[in-house]
Amino acid sequence: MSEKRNHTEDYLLYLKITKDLFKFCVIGDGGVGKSTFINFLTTGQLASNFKVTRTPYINIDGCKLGGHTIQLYDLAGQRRTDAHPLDHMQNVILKGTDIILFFFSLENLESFINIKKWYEEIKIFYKDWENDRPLLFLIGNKLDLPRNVESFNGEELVERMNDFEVYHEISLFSGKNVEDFLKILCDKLDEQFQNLKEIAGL
Ligand SMILES: Nc1nc2c(ncn2[C@@H]2O[C@H](COP(=O)(O)OP(=O)(O)O)[C@@H](O)[C@H]2O)c(=O)[nH]1
Ligand SMILES: [Mg+2]
Repeated sequence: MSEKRNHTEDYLLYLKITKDLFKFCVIGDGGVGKSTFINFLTTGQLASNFKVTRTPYINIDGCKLGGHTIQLYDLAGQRRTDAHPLDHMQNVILKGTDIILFFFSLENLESFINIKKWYEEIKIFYKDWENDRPLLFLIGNKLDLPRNVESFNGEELVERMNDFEVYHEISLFSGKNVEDFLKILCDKLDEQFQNLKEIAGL
């Protein structure tokens, strides 16, 4: 977080510290498992019936993770021009966001290729990207299905972009690697919470 904070940023910082509150945003193409992940965080249930339920524009939910309170912003994946929440309320969605989870499906090459587009689009929003931006995680989901994206593809992308904390492959159907991923996420939250307290001079 940058040195100079305006009134809104000060207030957000105050809220975050007093409520131990984090804001997550889950981004990626449609059908890759974003809402399934959020449903898992809120109910503990993995993907069971494969019926497609389109996220209508935006859903905001909440959960507890490792003692922290999380606000979850789930965005529609479909990207028709000027019909996506990022077209209309980028500020509401991205301001104060602590963690962006970029989701793609390991079965769907296009969803992986599109990660770069989502990333570029998000990056433009931030004025001081190097010093003041959310933590970025890249998640390849649907590890249970035949893959069309190899592990090294994900690792290479993360290395090339240089901004991601972690690349992790999971299955929200079998549950594979999900607990490991949540552990990494919780450790990051603990670390971030300490950082925030230092920034606020506590
Ligand atoms: N096989 C498999 N299916 C999954 C997995 N995660 C989610 N799904 C299914 O993929 C479909 C799309 O998931 P959804 O969470 O709605 O995608 P979103 O559009 O990114 O929010 C649903 O039918 C889910 O049940 C997974 O890890 N493996
Ligand atoms: Mg969805």
